[in-house]
Amino acid sequence: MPAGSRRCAAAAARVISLAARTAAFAAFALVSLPSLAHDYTLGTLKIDRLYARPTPPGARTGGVYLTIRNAGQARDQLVAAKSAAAQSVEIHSMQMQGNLMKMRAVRALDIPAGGEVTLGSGGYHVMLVGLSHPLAVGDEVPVTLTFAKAGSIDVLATVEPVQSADGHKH
Ligand SMILES: [Cu+2]
Repeated sequence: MPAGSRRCAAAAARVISLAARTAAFAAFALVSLPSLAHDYTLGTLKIDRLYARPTPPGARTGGVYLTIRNAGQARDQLVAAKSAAAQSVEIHSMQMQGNLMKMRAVRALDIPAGGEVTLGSGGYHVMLVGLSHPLAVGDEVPVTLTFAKAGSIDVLATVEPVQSADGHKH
């Protein structure tokens, strides 16, 4: 599959127009990150605090981070993700095993009724595997998230600089 930068740009442009429409419905979103961050609403789900991290040249993987709130009465699940910027996208958990941080792919991430789940560095994250190009600060990474109940939504994660040696923490 040819995934050149031209394809990425075209996909991003499509998603930007969707984001502009979605933003109109996200008036109640609480935004604590820089104004570049995007917010999305999908059914009872709100997605915000969405960002990615820059990657060094030659890196094959990159991380996307976000918070998902579920205002509904029923549990939902994040079950899949894909991106034009990577060959595949996985939902990962990170856990300490002894002194080692281990990443594991999870098949479905529960979003409890009335609850919220943060995918942040050091915990759950969306992992881009097989990056088509390095992620640079300011890039917009298009990601399609699929939920068991709410369906799919195209979102954009802005690549933000790392704020400290420990990475971003909420
Ligand atoms: Cu990972």
